Parts: sequence; structure tokens; C-alpha cells
Amino acid sequence: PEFTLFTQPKDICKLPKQETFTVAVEGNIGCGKSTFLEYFKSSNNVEVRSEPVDLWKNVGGWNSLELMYKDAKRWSLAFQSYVQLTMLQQHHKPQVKPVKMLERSVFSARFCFVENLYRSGCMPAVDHAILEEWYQWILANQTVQLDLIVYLRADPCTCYERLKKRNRQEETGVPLDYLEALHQLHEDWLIHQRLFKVPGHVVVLDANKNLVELQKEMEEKRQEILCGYF
Ligand code: DCP
Repeated sequence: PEFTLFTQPKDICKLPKQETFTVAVEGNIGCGKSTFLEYFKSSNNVEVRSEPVDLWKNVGGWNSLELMYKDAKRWSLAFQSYVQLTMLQQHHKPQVKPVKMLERSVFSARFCFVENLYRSGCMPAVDHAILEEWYQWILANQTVQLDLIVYLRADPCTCYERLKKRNRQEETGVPLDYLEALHQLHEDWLIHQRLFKVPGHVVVLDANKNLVELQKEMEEKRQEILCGYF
């Protein structure tokens, strides 16, 4: 098959060596992507590109993330089109170090978030169709290739607890079933590989672990995740 699912990180060493390497860190809201990326910031060979949530919270003075959560039917097209633009900008920033590590990608925006909004009836079909046109244009005309996806796989209940704990103001009304639906879409995309083609190889880490355990696992797998660039 063109794309292979690697569940053992050591298998990544089978990937051909390249000049540069692009990793996207994916997983449900609250699974621990920021913590994971924080850990890799200390590496000399890694450029970490955190998700531009601050931009989403202040676009021309508007908090588009808050608007989307308050009234998804009205604002999810505006919000997701801005997410798509800012994610594309993240993919495109000039790369200096050999490894580029992105928090999410244009792919999870499309396969998980936009898909979820549409399927749950929060995004009208015409809005979905417009975003799809943009997405297809990006695929055809822009370089958004990923070499590796690190999937931080966590139980939706664990994510829900973490969400409540961190208490991000915009997310106060996010219910457990929203996280369950997003979890299922991540699973369909990255584990079962249904519907959409996976744009790179996938490493799955158990993100239910507490911070100490997860850091231990990251330390053990550091070289493998960085494909030799450590
Ligand atoms: N979001 C969205 N649509 C997207 C991307 C993100 O609605 N295409 C929302 C979900 C969250 C917020 O933006 O409310 C931030 O999402 P992430 O899950 O990407 O980032 P976190 O900071 O929650 O990640 P983690 O807790 O794993 O560090």
C-alpha cells in the first residue's frame, strides 16, 4: 500500500532519510499536544510550530473561536476558513532546522473538525462545499506534505477532564459527546484509515498516560520520532 500504518515507532527508521522532515502532532482537544511540543522545543534540530489559537481569538479584534462555539451554524465557516488559512501559513513558514513539527495540520481541520461540524448539522452543506473547494485547491497547488503523524490517542473522557481542568474560557460549553465525535473521526482517519487517505506515516502514542509517564515514553522514542535527527 502507498501509506503504511506503523504502530511501533522503531519502524519509522525504515523511512528513507531526507534533508528535511515534517511531523504533524494530532489528537483530540485536550489530549496534550502542547505539552508534547513543549518537550521537543529543547531539541536543536526541531522547529516547533504551535497552533495559532491566539490569532483565532483575535482576528481584526474578533474572537472567532468563541463565536464558533457560541453559534456554530452562523460562524463555523468563518472560523474554519481562518483556521485553514493560518494552518497553511504554518505549513509554509520558511524552514531553518531539519525537522519541522506542526501542531495539527490542514488535514485534521478538514477530516476531523469540518467533518464533525457538517455531520452534526452545525455546518450547512453549502459552507462545507466551499471549504472543500478551498481544501482541494490547497492540495493541488500548495506543498502541505507530511512525512509523519504522531497521533496522541486519548480516551475522550480523559480529554474532557483535562479540558475542565485547564478551563479555557471559549471551551466551557464543550460537551463530552463533542469530544467523542471528534475522537471517532481521528480514529477513522488515523487508525482505520477509512474515508480519507493518511498523508504520511502514523505513530500512535498512548496519551492517557499522565505527564510523567508520557515524558518517559517521549524520551524513549525521541530519536525514533525525529527519524534520526536528534
Ligand atoms: N479547533 C477547531 N477546529 C479546528 C482546530 C481547532 O474547532 N480545525 C478548536 C478546538 C479547540 C481549540 O480550537 O477548542 C484548540 O484546539 P486543539 O485541540 O487543536 O488544541 P489544544 O490546545 O486543545 O490541544 P492540546 O490540549 O492537545 O494541547
